[in-house]
Amino acid sequence: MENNDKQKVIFSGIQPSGVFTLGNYLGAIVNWNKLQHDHDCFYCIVDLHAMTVRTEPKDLRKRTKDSFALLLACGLDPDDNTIYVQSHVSAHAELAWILNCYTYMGELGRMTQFKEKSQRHNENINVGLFAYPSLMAADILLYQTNLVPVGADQKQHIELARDVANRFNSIYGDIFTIPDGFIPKEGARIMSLQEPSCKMSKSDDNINAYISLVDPIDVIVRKFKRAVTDSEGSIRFSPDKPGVSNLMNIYCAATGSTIEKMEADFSGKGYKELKEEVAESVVEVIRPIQEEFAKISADKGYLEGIMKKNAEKAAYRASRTLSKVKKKIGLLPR
Ligand code: AQP
Repeated sequence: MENNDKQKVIFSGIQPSGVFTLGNYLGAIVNWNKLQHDHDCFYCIVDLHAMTVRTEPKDLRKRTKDSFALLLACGLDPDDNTIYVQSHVSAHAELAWILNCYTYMGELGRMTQFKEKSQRHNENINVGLFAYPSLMAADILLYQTNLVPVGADQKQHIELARDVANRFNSIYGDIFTIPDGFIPKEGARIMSLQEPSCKMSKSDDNINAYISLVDPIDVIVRKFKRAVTDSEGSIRFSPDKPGVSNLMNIYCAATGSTIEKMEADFSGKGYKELKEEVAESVVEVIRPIQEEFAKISADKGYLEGIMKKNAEKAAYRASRTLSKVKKKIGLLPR
């Protein structure tokens, strides 16, 4: 890693589901871990984003705490990074409002996630769901972020953040750093185990479609056993074999193997063995996370202390950008 990478700012967020999926882990958190000691990292539990879908207040509180504990259990170091809860830093909501005024309806209407989520939640297509990418742009731009490690599904939102930042900079000068997405090669898109043409998602109605980091080990093994494959019987990576290819992708992301090596190692084996070995590779990754999660969750004082300290670090950094923005656009100082 080059020396100047130490100066690079990383921002990434995750929803407070309390039950991160294997997709969240392999698509995002694995990369957060890799980047954490050589960069200036901001990792955020995006509870304001979560409000675009109706949630019980009690549940949201519990899930936010569990998500925070899970991030630590996944190996993120709260002394070397800034790991915090979005609503603890009010600058996110303030900058989001300002950016809303520099973002066009047409741009937001084109977002695939908005289209998909408004179909899934057609009883509650709220303005927050529509403006979600402006809040995400604010999250990123507040910290003068260079790189945003995300799964492939977030590429369009990063593009929008770049467009809005460029638009703002072209009017007011160099206010925002223009961020780049950082999308992993393996694990970028983990698909549903039941419908491998769709991404693995925690809100899937079919719980067999996704692996949660807090699923009991026997449940994980069972979910892989039930994973959809095909009738061909050969273990090779191909677009016309989405189920098998997804399992291969998961195995490679979990073990660090490559598709070529895997095809050679698994030649002559059947789907039963494939599923067993993929399950085993995933269990090996998840088991220590679960053990750590249990320990960390039991220590409430420790968790709350870290949460507060990190929110203060984030608020300080965010306030620097927000003040600059407010001044430039003509808002009076207090
Ligand atoms: N299936 C996936 N494969 C690879 N990466 C994924 N990510 C999510 N699902 C996959 C990445 O995880 C990070 C945090 O995502 P999020 O908290 O914003 O959740 P999401 O993308 O909305 O995930 P879900 O599970 O699909 O949520 P719902 O069900 O609410 O729509 C991001 O970097 C994302 O790329």
